[in-house]
Amino acid sequence: MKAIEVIESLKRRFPNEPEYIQAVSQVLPTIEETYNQHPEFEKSNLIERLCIPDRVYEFRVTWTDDRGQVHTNMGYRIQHNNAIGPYKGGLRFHSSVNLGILKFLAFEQTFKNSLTTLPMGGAKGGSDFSPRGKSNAEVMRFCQAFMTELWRNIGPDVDVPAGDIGVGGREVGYLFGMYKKLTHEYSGTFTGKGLEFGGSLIRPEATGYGNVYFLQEMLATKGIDIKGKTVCVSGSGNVAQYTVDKLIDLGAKVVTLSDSNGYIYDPDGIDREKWNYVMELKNIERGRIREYAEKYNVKYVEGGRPWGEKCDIALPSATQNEIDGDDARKLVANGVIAVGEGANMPSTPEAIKVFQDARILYSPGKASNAGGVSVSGLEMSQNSERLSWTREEVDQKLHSIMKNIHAACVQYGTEKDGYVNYVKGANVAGFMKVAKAMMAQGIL
Ligand code: NDP
Ligand code: 2IT
Repeated sequence: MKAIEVIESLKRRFPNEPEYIQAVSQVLPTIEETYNQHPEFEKSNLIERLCIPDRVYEFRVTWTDDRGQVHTNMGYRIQHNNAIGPYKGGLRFHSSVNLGILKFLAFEQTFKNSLTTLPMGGAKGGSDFSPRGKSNAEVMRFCQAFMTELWRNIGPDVDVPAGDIGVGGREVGYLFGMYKKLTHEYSGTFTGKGLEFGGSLIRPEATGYGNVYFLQEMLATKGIDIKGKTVCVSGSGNVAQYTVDKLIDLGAKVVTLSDSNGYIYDPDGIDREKWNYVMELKNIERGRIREYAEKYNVKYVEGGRPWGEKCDIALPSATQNEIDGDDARKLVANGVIAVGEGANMPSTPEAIKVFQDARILYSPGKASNAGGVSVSGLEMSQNSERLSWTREEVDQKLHSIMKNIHAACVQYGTEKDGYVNYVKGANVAGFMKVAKAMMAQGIL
């Protein structure tokens, strides 16, 4: 395999999917050497079979708003690869959603799920519908309409969706309810469910907690403690919220949060009381982060991103490509020692190069945000055995999975000079398991 040639060919075949091409372009050069040590991979064209999703469902979703006006949105589900387990991955509801973005996410998910060591293949789905500004009743009708199409193609041993941007506990509840009604079956086809109906403790916390656990492992390789460190977090949704929660517990100082309109800078740090306010603001009132600045009288930068603020650690937790080359240079110039991705692909290729050239600790999302899908995997196990585990039990399993992923990155990503290239480590470790499973199962 020549990575460049495969990438060029995919670019020609899928010219309108830049995020998908970006994700593939980040992975292939890092696995090229390992791949080429296995001539049997090349003969069976494993690389194209791994990069191109198994199948894509695309459908129209029709729903009615509170005034009686009918709307259409697009719905998608990408079933990328099921070599090591049922298709698994979240649903994203956001106005920016398109096929190329979901294909990048499904591709990444395949490697991420492999890294978790749990039996889950890779998938992603969603819609260009945005729940922002919609009433509960509108969100419910949309979720029900979405499910009237998707239900045929998912199932507990087929494909298990969950949340992502714009899909949290409320949406999963509506989606699951409609799925149950259509199938006449009570099964663990979704994860991220409410605790009353099969959800797992720690699932809401898992991505944020997992990212901080992974960060602690990275810092430990340099003998650095997280306590007292200043941290810039972006986003203010599920991942950002529980990242901050854990950081407060560990004695770090979080100075920023953001949403798609701007960011806040709180030099005193977000304490427990302010965190409680953010939880209420975002999850109950569904307000904007600007309101935090008004309440606590701190700086708000409309249209800005937090990366120009001085910090020791940056944890991007909003969306793809939210740190560009200039942002990365600002972070490095301000002395950042670690960047841990809570979001999927938040750093552009140029930004990643800046971090790696500066030899700072940098972990790609597929490794450091794998805690969310890991606890989804644990939710599937609990649903299968019709039992629920305690908070401590799930948290302890999450913690040990994150440590194992870190160890795998170190094993496969340590370079000659001792620098750990977490991108390479995560890609090679994730790839080998899927590749071996695909080879063993024949040409499909
Ligand atoms: P939420 O919808 O809960 O929160 C998303 C946050 O990011 C909001 O603050 C949102 O602001 C902001 N955001 C969304 N789109 C943009 C944009 N285009 N530009 C700037 N800000 C934006 O989603 P999650 O917290 O669940 O997801 C955040 C990231 O983490 C995503 O990349 C997701 O793929 C990833 N992730 C999520 C996991 C999970 O379990 N939930 C697991 C692993 C990764 P606004 O309110 O203005 O839209
Ligand atoms: O990107 C992700 O890993 C998620 N949004 C979570 C997927 C899941 O199935 O829990």
